[in-house]
Amino acid sequence: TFGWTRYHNLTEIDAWLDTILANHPEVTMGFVLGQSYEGRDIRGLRISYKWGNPGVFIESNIHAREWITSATATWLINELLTSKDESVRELAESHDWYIIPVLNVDGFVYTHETDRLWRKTRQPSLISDCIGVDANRNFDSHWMENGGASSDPCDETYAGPYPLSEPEIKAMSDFISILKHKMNVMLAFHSYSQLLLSPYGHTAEEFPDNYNDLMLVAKAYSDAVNGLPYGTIYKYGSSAGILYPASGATNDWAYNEQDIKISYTIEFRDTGNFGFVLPAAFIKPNAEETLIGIMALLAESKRLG
Ligand code: 0X9
Ligand code: ZN
Repeated sequence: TFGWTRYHNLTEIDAWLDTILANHPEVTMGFVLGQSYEGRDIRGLRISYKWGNPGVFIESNIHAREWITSATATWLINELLTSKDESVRELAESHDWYIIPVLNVDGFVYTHETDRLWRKTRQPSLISDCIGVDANRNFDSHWMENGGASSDPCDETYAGPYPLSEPEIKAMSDFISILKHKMNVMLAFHSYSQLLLSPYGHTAEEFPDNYNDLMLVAKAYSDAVNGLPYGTIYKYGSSAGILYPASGATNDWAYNEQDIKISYTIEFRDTGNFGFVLPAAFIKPNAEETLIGIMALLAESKRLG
């Protein structure tokens, strides 16, 4: 059975999504972003109790090996739909949620079947024997500018032959472009490092217009998570400022090209002890604190208007 005491493969996640849709037909809608390079459906779930609420878009598992992200996204879906806690009900019912548990479906399957530490997509290159593109360098925003993205197909941060070369990223880009007027918040789930990263990733020299607000909202998340019994510490800042330069990433593209002004990359647990291979015992703690963090983030963002 599906649960959060172990990690699940794509088949199990898809079957679970079907169950969720069947059990909550009034408030959920399944959608397909498009197909991956290998032809798999990229599935998403919308949760909407009242059409027209502020939209929150959650992208997860764009990097194949970051299993904690889809485990957390599925747990979040379950809580939003089934929790009896009053603050969770309020959170669930006052937003329209668009959640993609596994964006990089081909890579995710590859991490289950062949190479646990695979990061990229699975589309072959025309100029090299190396396979795959770093999907988080493939968005059409400052693509391949200022380092942090590679033009070498054998690199882990290969940005692809051109922006949106990956069908998964093209599909996501098209979907958001259509719905962007409904999207207020973009959260891209990653691991690991325990960081909240705002734009920009393409430069550390400039900062977004609403950088002060972005930092206040990030602080609210970090404080809320730190205040839980786990006491987990999340640092925050701009992507290029506190991590490293990286252009063509989801949160920058959402901010720059789609006008989604509350836009973060969240790097989950841990800080390197287990790294990408975080034991399943950490799924629930990580997911619980993520929910509390998102609650604080959305409240602070609402407060700031
Ligand atoms: O390098 C990445 O894509 C992200 N880190 S990870 O270890 N999960 O691969 C960080 C991206 C942050 N930078 C931008 N959003 N620009
Ligand atoms: Zn990542």
